[in-house]
Amino acid sequence: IAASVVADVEPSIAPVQIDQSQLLIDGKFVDAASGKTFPTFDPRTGDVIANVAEGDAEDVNRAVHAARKAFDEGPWPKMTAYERSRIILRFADLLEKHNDEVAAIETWDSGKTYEQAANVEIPMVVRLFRYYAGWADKIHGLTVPADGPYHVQTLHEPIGVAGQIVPWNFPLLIFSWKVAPALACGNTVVMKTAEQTPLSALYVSKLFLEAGLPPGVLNVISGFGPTAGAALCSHMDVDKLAFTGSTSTGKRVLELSAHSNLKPVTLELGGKSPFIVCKDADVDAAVEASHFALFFNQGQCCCAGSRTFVHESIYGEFVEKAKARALKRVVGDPFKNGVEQGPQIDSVQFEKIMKYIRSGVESGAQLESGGQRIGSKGYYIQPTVFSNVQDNMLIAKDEIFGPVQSILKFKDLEEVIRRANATSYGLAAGVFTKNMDTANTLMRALQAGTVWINCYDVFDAAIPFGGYKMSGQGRVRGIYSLRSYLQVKAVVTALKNPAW
Ligand code: TXE
Repeated sequence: IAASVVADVEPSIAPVQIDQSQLLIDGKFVDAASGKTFPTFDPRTGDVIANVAEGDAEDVNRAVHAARKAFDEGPWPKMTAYERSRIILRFADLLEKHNDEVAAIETWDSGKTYEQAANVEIPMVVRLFRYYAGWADKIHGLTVPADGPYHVQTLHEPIGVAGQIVPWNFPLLIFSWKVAPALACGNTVVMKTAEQTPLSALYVSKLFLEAGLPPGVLNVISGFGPTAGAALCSHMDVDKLAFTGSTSTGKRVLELSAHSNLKPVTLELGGKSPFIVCKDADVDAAVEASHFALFFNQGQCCCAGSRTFVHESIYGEFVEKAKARALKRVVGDPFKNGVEQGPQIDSVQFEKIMKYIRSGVESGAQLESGGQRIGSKGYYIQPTVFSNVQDNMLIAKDEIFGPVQSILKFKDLEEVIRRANATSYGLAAGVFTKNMDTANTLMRALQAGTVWINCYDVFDAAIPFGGYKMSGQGRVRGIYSLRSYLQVKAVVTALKNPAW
C-alpha cells in the first residue's frame, strides 16, 4: 500500500519556556490542595513537557467559591457592560501580541501544526473575544405588549457561576467559545481543561490578569475528568455547565447535573458527518474539500466529514483523486513549515484509530492508501483512505477521530439523504453540487447543525455551531450562545392609570 509524503518526524527543538503550571484560583496561581501534579506529554515523542498541578474536588470547590464571590459580591456582573467589554478587548490585544508563543505552546502540547495554530486558530480566538466584547453592551431585554393594565418588560441577567469543560483537539479555540460569551454576559467561570492539553489556557490566564480581569472571574483548573470534571458537574453552587467532548461523557455530565442541582447544560459532542458529492460537482474542488474536511487537525475534529458519499457516475475518478491527494499529504514534525499533519494526541487515541483501520480491512473495505504507523516514536499515522465502504461497517458508523477517510457510493438523492441521516449524530454536513435545486433539497433535508455548501469547516465568531440529535444541545458562537448564559426575568408592573 502506498504511503504519504513523510517530512522529518524527528522533533525540532521546543521553542518556548513553560512558566505557568499551577491552577488559577481567585486571581492567583496556586498548587493543588493535595500537592499532586501530573505530566503533560509532547505527542511528537511521548516525552514529558511539564508537570502541572492536578486539581481535584477540593480545588474545584475553592475555585467555585471564588467565582461565586466574584459573582455575588461583584465586581464583575455589577460593572458596567462597557467596562467588561474593555477588559475583554484588552485581553484580546494582549493575546494578539503573544500570538506566536501561544501557538507554539498549543502545537507542542497537542501536535497540531504550528502554521495552523499561529495563522488560523489563535487569530480566531482573538477575533472571537473581540466579537463577544462587542456584544457585552448590546445585551438587553424587551418591552412586552401584554393584555391588561400592566407594563411588562424582560431583564436579561447573567446566570451566575458557569462550569466549563473542554477537550484537547482545539484547546484554546473551544476555551474561547465558552469563556467569551460567559464573561460578556456577566457570568463568572470555572474552566476545567483537558488533561492532555492544559498549557495554553494557563498561559492566557496570565494575560487575563494583566488585562485587569478581577480575581475569581475566571478560574482555571487542570485535572482529570472523573475527579475535577465530575466535581464541577455535581457542584451545588455551579449554575450552568458547558461541555465539549465525547457523547458518552456528555451523558455523564447530564446525569451529574440531574443528581445535583439541575443546572442547565449545553453539550457539543461527537459526530459522523456526511460529505455528499453529487454527480454535477466540480470533482477536483470536492476532492480537495473532502480531504480537508476529514484530515484537518489530524482528523481530530468533532465535525470531520467522515462519511464521504460520492455519486456512482464519478465514484472511480473521485477515489483515484482522493487517494492521490492523501499520498501527497505531508506528515511530519508539526513545527516544520509545509507540514500538513502532525502526530495524534496520545497513545489512547493512536491505538483506537489503528483498531478502526484494522476493522476496515477486516470488514472488506478497500484500503487505497496509508494504514500504517509512521516512525517508532510519537503518534504519527499515515493518511488513510478506504473505498468501497458500506454503511454497516464500523468505520462508517463510529467516530474514529483520526486520519481515516471512508468513501461510500450512492445512486440518487433520496437514497443519500436517508443514508446520511441514518446516524444518531447530527453535527455537520457538506454538499458539493452546482445545481441549486439539489443544494436546496439537501440543505433542508439533512439533519445537521451546520450544512456547508461547496465549502467545509468555515468557522466564524458569528456563525452558530452545535448538534442535532446526539451531537449535542444548544449552540456555541454567534448570538445563539448568549442565550445559554442569560436568565430571562419577566417584570410585570400594575399601571395606576391604564389610559397612559
Ligand atoms: O473524551 P472525553 P476523550 C471524542 C472522540 C474521542 C473520544 C474520547 O471520538 O476519540 O471522544 O476522547 C472531561 N465528568 N471526542 O476521552 O472523556 C475530560 O477530562 C466530567 C470528541 O478525550 O469526553 C476532558 O476535559 N468531565 C470531542 C473532556 O471531558 C469529564 C473532543 C473530554 O473528554 C469526565 C474530544 C467526567 N466523568 C473527544 N470524564 C469533540 N466533540 O470535539 C472526562 N471528562
